[in-house]
Amino acid sequence: MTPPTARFRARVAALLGLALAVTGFTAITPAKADNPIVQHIYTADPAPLVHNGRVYLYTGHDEDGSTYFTMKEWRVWSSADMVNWTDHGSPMNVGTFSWASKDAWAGQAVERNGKFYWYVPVVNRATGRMAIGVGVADSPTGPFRDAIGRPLVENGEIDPTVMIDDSGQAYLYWGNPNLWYVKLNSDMISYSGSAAKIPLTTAGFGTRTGDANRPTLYEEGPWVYKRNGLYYNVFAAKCCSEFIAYSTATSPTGPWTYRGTVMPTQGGSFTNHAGVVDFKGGSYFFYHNGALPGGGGYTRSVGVEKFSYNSDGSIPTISMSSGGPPPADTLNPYTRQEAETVAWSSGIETEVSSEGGMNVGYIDNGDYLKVKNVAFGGGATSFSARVASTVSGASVEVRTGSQNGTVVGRCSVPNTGGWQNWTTVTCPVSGLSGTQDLYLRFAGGSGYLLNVNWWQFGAASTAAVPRSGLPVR
Ligand code: FUB
Repeated sequence: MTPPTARFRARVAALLGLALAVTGFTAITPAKADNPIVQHIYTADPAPLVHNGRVYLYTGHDEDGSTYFTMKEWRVWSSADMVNWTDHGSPMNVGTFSWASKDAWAGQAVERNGKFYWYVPVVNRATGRMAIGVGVADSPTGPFRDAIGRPLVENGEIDPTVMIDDSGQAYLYWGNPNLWYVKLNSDMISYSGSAAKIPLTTAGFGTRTGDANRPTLYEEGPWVYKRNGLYYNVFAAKCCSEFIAYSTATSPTGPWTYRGTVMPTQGGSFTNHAGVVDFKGGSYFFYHNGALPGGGGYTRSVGVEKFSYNSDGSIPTISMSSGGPPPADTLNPYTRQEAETVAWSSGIETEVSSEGGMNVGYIDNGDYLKVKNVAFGGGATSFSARVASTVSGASVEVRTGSQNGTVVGRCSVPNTGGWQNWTTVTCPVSGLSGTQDLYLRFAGGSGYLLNVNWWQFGAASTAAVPRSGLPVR
């Protein structure tokens, strides 16, 4: 087992106060924080997609200690409640595109006719220029393969976004320093006509001062969508540091009207990148910043805020927070839950599991994960976890209130003879009822203690030991 390179971020809770001070956030107790939504790796360029009752979040991955946009892979996360996020690993990377050499930058995935298309900018090895590739998969979590074996479009510009209009016509927009669009065919992997430039007028995209080459605020990262008959283009404005602004139009090709700021310059990263969705009756704004320990312009992290459109359809000004949105739903502890579904974690990493999906690993004494808004109802009587370990003396503590809160159950974990040799342990729990946050804290000696693949509670009326099922897909 190779120790992960991310260990310097392993003490997120201890360092979070410092990070919050650096980024100008209001300091709050780390245990209450839910932004950034991923704590065990750096993430950037969020692109949410709502599908079958979950939000799938497609991001880039800033390498630890990066001093440039050194990005080799994309990652997928999902949530049914906007507070607990499941790590689906990396189903697409630069190597997916045989013609690409580097720079897994900002993309977007959309669904059409049961297939998932992920449009991304990467460097074309043959030309040395940025090109837009398209991955395709049968599931929102992949695996993705190169849909056409070559760039879909290439003009050296970046940051694709796709909008499928009510008519069925799909549009691909992208660009920095220009803003382009092309009409995609219904196969989503070819297009009709040629790429057209959207006129960057100050009426359409605001006025930038001090840069004769860029008279408007438009910089990069367009996010185009339609809501109540109005087309929105939310984009990274000005440079550097960027803020998030938006324009609207009554047609997908404009003319666009500049509507102002969505998110001011905040958060310790000189870029920002927007993604907007409606989910379970709320509207959500995704962005990135430098809020994690070690974070900055090249080591970014994705956050999310809930917001409400004004009655005229305008977007209010949204600020980054360390608290994140309220839960959009509860989590059912009586069905199998992936261990890598967390609201907040400290010290843990994730890896591909031999049983499918991902597992939580690289766990040291005192590491913990928090799962938010868990609906225990009348009360849990047992806790089961799928675990693996190569040491003796490890345990999973079930706690409430905080990671240091009341221990309501403790499962001992045996040496299973391998980090991917799985067994299920079960122990009694008491005092877990109603809806509350759950903390799983890991204890034992020194060094790595155990891996956890999934967990499940039992109630008096349910079987204590769950059947093994499929991971969340
Ligand atoms: O992540 C690399 C680049 O930084 C993206 O393509 C831009 O949108 C900016 O976020």
